[in-house]
Amino acid sequence: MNASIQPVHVLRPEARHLHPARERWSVEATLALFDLPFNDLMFRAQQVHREHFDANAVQRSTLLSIKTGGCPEDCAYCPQSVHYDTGVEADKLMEPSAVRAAAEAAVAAGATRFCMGAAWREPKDRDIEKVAALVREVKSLGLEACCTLGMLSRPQAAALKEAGVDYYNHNLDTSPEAYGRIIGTRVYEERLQTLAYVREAGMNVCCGGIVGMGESRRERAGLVAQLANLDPHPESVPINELVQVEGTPLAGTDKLDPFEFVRTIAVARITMPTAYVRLSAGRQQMGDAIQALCFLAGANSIFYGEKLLTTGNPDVARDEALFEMLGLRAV
Ligand code: SAM
Ligand code: DTB
Ligand code: SF4
Repeated sequence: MNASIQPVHVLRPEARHLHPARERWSVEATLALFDLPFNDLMFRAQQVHREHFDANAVQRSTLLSIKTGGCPEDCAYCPQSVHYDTGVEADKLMEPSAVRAAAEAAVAAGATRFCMGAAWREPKDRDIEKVAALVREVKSLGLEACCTLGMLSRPQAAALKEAGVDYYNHNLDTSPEAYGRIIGTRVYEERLQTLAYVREAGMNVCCGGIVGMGESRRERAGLVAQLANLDPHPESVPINELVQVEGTPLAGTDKLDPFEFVRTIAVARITMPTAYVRLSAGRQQMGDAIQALCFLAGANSIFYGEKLLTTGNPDVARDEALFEMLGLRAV
């Protein structure tokens, strides 16, 4: 094996309070994986995948936007930011009865996890109480509960754990170097701090990012290295392809080569062997063949149901047909 693609010991001194010293992936070693011939990369990813998972089993999560639009943040990819005119209307937080009905439909369709997203920079304490009531509805149906509500304080993370939240999603989104080009209203270290609170509270960490935002391959490697160096690495890693929404600054960005997306999945699989790597936003624009390559590269989770938060996703019948065609089993 090429020596340059082994993980090495390095620790950024400024991050020491967030991550104790451990073996980590350098950006160089991660980039060397991206640079492998495609077939070699796929072979390594399959080897790692099969060491830890049933290669034909795919977990399915359903998403619900419990509080849509009107977000004060300026994330350049996001249709829910108040800074951009995308036609997404700002709504209030959903009521428990409506969330319960959506969760019941997710159970009927065969999802095992229900993820609730809110367009907040950070919830207020009284929002946490209301979300706790929604979480209890979801859990009472036997679903795993996931929330993505923005930045949290330490007590808020503890309160969500107490309410029964199994996974908290909070993405690093891109590499530290590219971050300032995409988001101006918060910094990378704030994301890392919330992730540390989530970990400390005992929730599973769901953390990934978006590719296809005009970043370089080195920056994609930088994102994956950051994720892999969280200690321990996230249990769940959503890899999103940018869904370009008219009105956002990133609409019109050059489209990513689909094989580069597959490579990103494979590198995430190799560097985070026991994580569920989720083939997330972007499936609708991807086609069956690229999705099949993503599963081969080690993706073993998807978002399931007609809608993501505000944009579309393949419908359930289409996904059932894809699973049937590929001999995949939902878990
Ligand atoms: N407001 C919270 C936050 O930002 O953490 C939670 C909701 S936010 C919509 C969750 C994630 O959705 C973002 O971190 C980003 O990775 C993803 N996302 C948002 N818009 C997207 C788009 N147009 N294409 C792909 N992923 C997107
Ligand atoms: C994640 O990484 N992707 C999901 C989920 N976590 C919350 C969100 C994708 C959103 C895509 C754009 C939209 O539908 O608004
Ligand atoms: Fe707000 Fe989250 Fe969208 Fe950023 S990604 S604008 S924080 S909803």
